[in-house]
Amino acid sequence: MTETKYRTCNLCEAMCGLAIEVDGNQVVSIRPDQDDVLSHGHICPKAFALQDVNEDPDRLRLPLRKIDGDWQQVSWAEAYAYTAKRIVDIQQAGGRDALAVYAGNPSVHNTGTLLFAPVFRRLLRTKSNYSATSVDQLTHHLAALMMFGQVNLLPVPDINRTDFWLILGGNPLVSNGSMMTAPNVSGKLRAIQQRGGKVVVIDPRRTETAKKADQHLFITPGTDIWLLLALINLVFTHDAVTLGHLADKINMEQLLAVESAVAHITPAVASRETGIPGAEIEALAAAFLQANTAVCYGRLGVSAAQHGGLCQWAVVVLNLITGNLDAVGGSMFPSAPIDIAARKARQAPFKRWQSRTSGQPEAMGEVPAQTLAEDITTPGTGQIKGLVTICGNPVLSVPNGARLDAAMETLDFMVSVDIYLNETTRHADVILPPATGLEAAHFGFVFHNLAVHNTAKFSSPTIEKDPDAKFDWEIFSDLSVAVAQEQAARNGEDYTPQALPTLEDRLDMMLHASGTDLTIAALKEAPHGVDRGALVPNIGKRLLTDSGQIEVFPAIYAEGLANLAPTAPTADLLLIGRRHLRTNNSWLHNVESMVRGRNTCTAMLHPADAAAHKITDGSLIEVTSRVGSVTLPAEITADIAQGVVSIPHGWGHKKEGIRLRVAQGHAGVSINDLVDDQVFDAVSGSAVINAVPVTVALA
Ligand SMILES: Nc1nc2c(c(=O)[nH]1)N[C@H]1C(S)=C(S)[C@@H](COP(=O)(O)OP(=O)(O)OC[C@H]3O[C@@H](n4cnc5c(=O)[nH]c(N)nc54)[C@H](O)[C@@H]3O)O[C@H]1N2
Ligand SMILES: Nc1nc2c(c(=O)[nH]1)N[C@H]1C(S)=C(S)[C@@H](COP(=O)(O)OP(=O)(O)OC[C@H]3O[C@@H](n4cnc5c(=O)[nH]c(N)nc54)[C@H](O)[C@@H]3O)O[C@H]1N2
Ligand code: SF4
Ligand SMILES: [Mo]
Repeated sequence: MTETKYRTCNLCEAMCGLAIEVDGNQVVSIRPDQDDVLSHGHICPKAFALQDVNEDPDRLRLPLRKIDGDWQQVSWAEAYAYTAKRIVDIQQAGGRDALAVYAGNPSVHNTGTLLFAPVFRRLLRTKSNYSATSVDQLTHHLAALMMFGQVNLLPVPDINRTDFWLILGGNPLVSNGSMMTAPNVSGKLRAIQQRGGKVVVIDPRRTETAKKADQHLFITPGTDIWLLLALINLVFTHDAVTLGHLADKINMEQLLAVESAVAHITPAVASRETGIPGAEIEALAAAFLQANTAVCYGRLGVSAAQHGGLCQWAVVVLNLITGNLDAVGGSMFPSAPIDIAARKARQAPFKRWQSRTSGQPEAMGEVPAQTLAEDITTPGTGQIKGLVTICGNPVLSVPNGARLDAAMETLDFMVSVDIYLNETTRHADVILPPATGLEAAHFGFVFHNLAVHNTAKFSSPTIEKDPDAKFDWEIFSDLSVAVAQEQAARNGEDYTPQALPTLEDRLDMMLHASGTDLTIAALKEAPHGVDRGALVPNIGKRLLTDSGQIEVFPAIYAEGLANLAPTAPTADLLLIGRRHLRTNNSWLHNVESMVRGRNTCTAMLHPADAAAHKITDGSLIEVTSRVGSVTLPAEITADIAQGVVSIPHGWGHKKEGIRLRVAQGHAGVSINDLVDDQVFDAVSGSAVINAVPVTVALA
């Protein structure tokens, strides 16, 4: 007897609803849920990977401990006790900061990790925190903190209603949207065009999204700030500033300061930097201003980027001064069932400390992930001797991953909470693998805060986990108890474990605290989710700045602008990244249906650059940067700007010491063996993953 169960896919930010046919504990099929209140029947090919991951023989299910170089399966009790002992050893010997934590992308997509890893981390009280945030969306949080007073007051493009969508550095037709939960971007893009609106894409590559847009403009990587500042300047010079209902939330002196700070960035100046003709910049400004509603959206290509800090500030300013911030069809603030931006931090979470080696700024309790390797290998006070990785594969995902790969070998102890034995977890002494995906309950409450339509969805487990398996949240609860017990024992104190609330109890408490009537029980009665309506203007009531106003020109951006210098000309090519529809960062390459077909880990090159280096399509080339070299096939295409090379990230699977089947046939190379770990965005400390100077040659 089969039955259909409904759940929300947690693989990416789009939160699509799935209808899953099961026969007992066996998945029979995965289809889109036509009645889902957010996705209305949209899914992407990755949804099917949920079943493959669940059934993957390579997936770890019980704890492993490395004994004399060999992996041995051990009991949960032994794994916890050993881990706790080693963690406490390290912190006793080298101080609390000698133990570092790296949290990767799925820690935000996994409700159990999201809620319970912080319990564990609070116990460790280490300042050596690293995560994917600094290789991703840090600059968005910084703009939110500085301008609105809270790191999670993040505006999203109201693409359901806009008439003009300007996209910089995002490829949502492939990534399915980011810092924007919007299932079916391609349908929404078509709808904009059908209602007479326009979509313009600025990207060094004519991407899948660019091909569907009304206009695409190639840009020199790393130069978007000049375009954004020129657009802002044109709004002022056209005397077109419109503040709408936010007029009384803005300090006019600050606005005038912005005007004078950008006055010299004319279209001609921006054109020299970006390679976009001045007339196109003028026309873009005019179109943005003429549209009834318009929104500028800047994503990864301008977030973890050269001047990424300034770019994310400039995106907000452009939307604000054209009357499109907190306005229908513009850039809006979702009203989520669990509001993660309701409270102001006691002390602004920025620059409270620095990374130990290169002095990069702390942000949101962490320092840039690319400083982890040097913080491990540089001797002295606070040298990192132990590491916890959670849902992350930083060897492949952070700049100069090869350096981190080597640094991990020198650690005294490492524990990974992860479902695979991969490039990162192979360095661990203990791996704690959770039951996850279809086996776990899920509430993507963070992404409701980024969604282009207000909904609430809770998913119960679709199938039962093995009786011996543990969920992420159980692992963090149990590990917390083990570490607290060990800490107490060393201090000669008694320890009585406190019962932690369950996952659902925690969620109910959070819903209650957010002032909604929703409960987990009520959400369980609504398998397709609860529709909570279109986005509404609300920032006026939610601002958490000291002034109670929107800070249009915070000092860090004023300084950043003052220090903004033209890019020095280079003879090198500039390297950028890309994503493919059937990948999920580093970890779905073990799923056959995701890697089937041609090898997509290629270096895209413009025909003119290929000819200049005598490179033919498909030939193996060596790409070299300051930090490393990789060899991979060339893919020659006019879809990439001249002077630019593109390599996807997440590849570079190692031959040694990992347990991944398919990946071995499609190992690829890691772009992060080329990305420079000594380059940071000056304002934020964020990684700069694109515009990396490289040379190419036939291998
Ligand atoms: N050059 C370059 N570098 C980049 C990027 C780029 O575009 N270019 N993108 C950056 C971005 S945006 C991100 S988010 C990062 C991603 O980088 P990371 O977050 O470091 O890595 P992922 O590849 O997402 O790794 C996810 C890990 O989590 C494990 N996992 C999956 N599900 C679960 C689960 O439920 N529980 C547990 N415990 N583990 C699980 C997987 O086995 C895998 O090891 O990479 C960044 N790095
Ligand atoms: N299929 C798939 N979907 C994913 C992921 C995945 O790995 N695979 N990862 C998920 C994650 S963790 C994230 S954060 C999101 C990211 O989602 P997006 O933000 O859409 O990221 P990308 O697809 O990497 O697109 C970045 C774009 O920026 C362009 N770019 C590079 N440098 C520059 C520049 O200097 N200026 C401009 N204007 N553009 C530039 C690149 O060519 C690329 O098209 O995707 C998520 N969705
Ligand atoms: S778009 Fe994202 S959420 Fe939707 S099915 Fe694909 S991976 Fe899952
Ligand atoms: Mo990401």
